[in-house]
Amino acid sequence: MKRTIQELICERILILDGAMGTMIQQYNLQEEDFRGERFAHVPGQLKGNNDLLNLTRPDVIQDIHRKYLEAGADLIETNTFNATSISMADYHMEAYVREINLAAVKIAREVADEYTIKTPDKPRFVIASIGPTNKTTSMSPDVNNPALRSMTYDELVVSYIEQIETLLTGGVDAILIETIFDTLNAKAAIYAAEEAMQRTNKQVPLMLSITVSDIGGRTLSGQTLDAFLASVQHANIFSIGLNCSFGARQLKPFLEQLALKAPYYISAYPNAGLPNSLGLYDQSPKEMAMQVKEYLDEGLVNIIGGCCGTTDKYIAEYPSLLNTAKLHVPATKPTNLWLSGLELLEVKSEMNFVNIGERCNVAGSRKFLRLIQEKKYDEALSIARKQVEDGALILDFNMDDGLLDAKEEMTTFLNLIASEPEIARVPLMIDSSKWEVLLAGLKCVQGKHIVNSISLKEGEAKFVEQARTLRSYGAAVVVMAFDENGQADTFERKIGICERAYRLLVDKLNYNPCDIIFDPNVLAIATGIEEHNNYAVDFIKATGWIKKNLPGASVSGGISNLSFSFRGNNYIREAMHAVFLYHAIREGLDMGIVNPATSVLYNDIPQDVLICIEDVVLNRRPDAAGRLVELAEQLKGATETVSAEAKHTAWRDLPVNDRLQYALMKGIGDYLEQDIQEILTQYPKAVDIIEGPLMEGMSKVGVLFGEGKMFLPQVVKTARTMKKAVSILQPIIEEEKQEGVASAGKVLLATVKGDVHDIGKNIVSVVMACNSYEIIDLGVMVPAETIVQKAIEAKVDMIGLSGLITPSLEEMVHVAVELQKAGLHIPLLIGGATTSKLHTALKIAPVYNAPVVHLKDASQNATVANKLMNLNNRKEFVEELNYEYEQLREKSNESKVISVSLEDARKNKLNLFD
Ligand code: THG
Repeated sequence: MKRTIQELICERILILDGAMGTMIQQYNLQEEDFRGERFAHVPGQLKGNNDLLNLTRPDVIQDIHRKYLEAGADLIETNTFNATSISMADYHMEAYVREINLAAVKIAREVADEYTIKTPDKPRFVIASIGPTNKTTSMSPDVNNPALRSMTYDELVVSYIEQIETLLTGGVDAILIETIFDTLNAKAAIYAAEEAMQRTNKQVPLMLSITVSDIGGRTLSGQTLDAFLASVQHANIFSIGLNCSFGARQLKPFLEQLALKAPYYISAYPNAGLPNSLGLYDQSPKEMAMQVKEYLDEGLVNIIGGCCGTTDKYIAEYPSLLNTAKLHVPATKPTNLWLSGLELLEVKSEMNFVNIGERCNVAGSRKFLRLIQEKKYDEALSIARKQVEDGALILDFNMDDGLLDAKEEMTTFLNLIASEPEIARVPLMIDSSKWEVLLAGLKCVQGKHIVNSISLKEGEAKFVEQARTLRSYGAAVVVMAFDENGQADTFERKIGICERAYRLLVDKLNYNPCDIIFDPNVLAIATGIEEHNNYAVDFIKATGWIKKNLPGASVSGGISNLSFSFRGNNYIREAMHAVFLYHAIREGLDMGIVNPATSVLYNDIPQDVLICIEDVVLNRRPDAAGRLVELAEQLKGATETVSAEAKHTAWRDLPVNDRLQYALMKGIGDYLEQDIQEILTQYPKAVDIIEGPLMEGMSKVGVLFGEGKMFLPQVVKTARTMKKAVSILQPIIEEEKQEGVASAGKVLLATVKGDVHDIGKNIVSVVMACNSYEIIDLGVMVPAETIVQKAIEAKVDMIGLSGLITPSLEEMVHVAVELQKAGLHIPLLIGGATTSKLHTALKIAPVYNAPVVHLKDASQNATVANKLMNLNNRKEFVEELNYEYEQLREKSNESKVISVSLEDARKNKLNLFD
């Protein structure tokens, strides 16, 4: 019995063939070869229609397959890269698509089987080549009309089904969707592949291969590789990888990035180096093999082949490389919700809250409704853009209005957004009560988005059917707590419906629970109707219950619904939302549809108002609503005399120190220039402003975040403002630096590999430069090898490592190990959120025989550096440090603390700068 690809890939690396096009070129075929007698009548040129050769020169195609098999390929690809009706339309050959595909499989199948019979222990497989087509569904062909598309998702699906169904019928062993440059095209191909497998009742492995378009490592349609992974997460994928784009060397970092996160087998088939000025590939087979050997020896891949410029000579180099090869072990499956626009949004519990912008909703904003009615799309887009600027991590879109064609408006608007990278960066929430609008929306977007919403309103059968369909489009889904009896308004009804929905999705459909977002209905309180008084409490309690009992699922809600009865009093409304969120997030609320521009923080609410609101939200006394209404009236009276604008800018009258801190805490960048000019007169040196008031402001933010009184998006805004303040001060600091002052020492700074955060590192850089240190800044995502190499080259006195995310801790240990291996004794400074003294003492210091110092924030760096540079002080400092670390280690042994989680790090301290 012939062994399967699935079996073999566990045992060895499989060799895929090389380029078809490059090989065809070598046969020097002419127009007559392509056309044959049969297609003499077809107008236009047929030379270049390589897939047509399956019909007109099958001997050539067979010969090419044979050469690759002879070279050692386990997998050969059918000559069908362009054999879809869409691509074939260029040659007026749509009518021959089935015939071409069928012929292609037959040719490949025959030779592959011939070789399998010859060497049964090395079975050969036929892989269906599915190209991206010559059109894109994510971009407009007309710069003047960004909403236009040259083909629709549905047209593409139909075309792909025709091709893939034929290839499956012909007997391919796997499907390879390759050279993916547009994720929406790829999603259509995946959808078609699943449909075709159903129709033909043939299940084969699904392989994907992306091509990156620039050295930033994004697809042509702008997605990062991580975002791509989220987009295709719903599919049953066998392998994923990269092809084309670059040579093996240039492709390697992107392949590493992909392999780190992708829970699938990894494939790679690079070009034969970079093209020369004539567009030809002149890397030799030996040179390419040397570079590919690194992939194999480092355990980066499971499948290896070649793309543009490669021939059988290149593939023939591979078999002998396999002796030293290590099999790639796929990454573990994610255990949290993955969403994506152009970038990945991983909803982690440590983020504590994800805010979804509510403003692009025709039912929730009069202004947005008017703009859509008047087709003022540019202005409507500005509303979306502003929400992202205000920190929204997801955007909700709703076009449901009696007088609008919601389906058409949703399509137009989502197509427009696709050409706005600032907006398209984030995942979207497609919000409609109409099923056809939800589907139309999904057909426009390349990322992994949220559909809002479905429910049990019309019974189980419909619910299950809809959920199944949404999954096949790769969406996460909001499930509203509704059933056949209507909206759930009590705790029991809310949890009853959510549990029932969960069981249907998870048990019956085998849904990924992470893709379920429950909405237990935020309903208006303080309406004067007694039955409404416990609505908020019931929502909050239901949230806690769902988080405990329905593992993996998230909870969300439309927060502004809560305060409908206070329409017109925005302050009270925002304060109510802040209070509600504070309590709901403590129970585990993961996300909420909110106005991201809100500026009321839980902590800012005056005590008397807070008590009043908390009485209402937590339903603490029967007269709570009445009392809040009264208070609202008073507040309104008091504020009515002051114009809204004046109220908004009242903080401008504070002393400059407080103004700067206020701006920082609220993330307002607009007045930074003028305030910094003013405060400069009060401090002798510009750097003191960073070390003084700015740092102080950031520490306050850290404390509030730790207490759950600020959310991550607000913190991100804060950090952005800090960055701006530092960039204003930097040139002044440069000027102040005295010429001719001797260097205090040389410091290498880097954000470690896997991490892109650099605000903290940049601040450290500024502060240290002011203290006369020479800074070598290696930037972000710096691999350990580079750090070691540069440290030796530049003979630095100190190395500073920075990182924000949890995996960076591991990477810092890795850097320390590499420094040790290189025999270095250069002191190491550790900083950034998630780093901690405890982790440094337990994990980093023990592996490196040199001082390893954890720094709480950037203000400490210069002091510590001075101690390390002065040899007398250094000895004492290091002794103290070692003693402290020793104590920490002993203590942690006692309490059996083995690893430090982010939660611990957050409680101990929070360094927000990174
Ligand atoms: N759950 C889910 N989806 C939802 C909701 C929900 N989508 C819609 C809604 N509820 C959440 N979005 C909003 C948006 C705006 C307002 C409330 C909820 C709002 N708007 C002001 C008003 O009506 O007073 C409009 C003021 C203006 O015109 O600017 O309050 O619960 N899954």
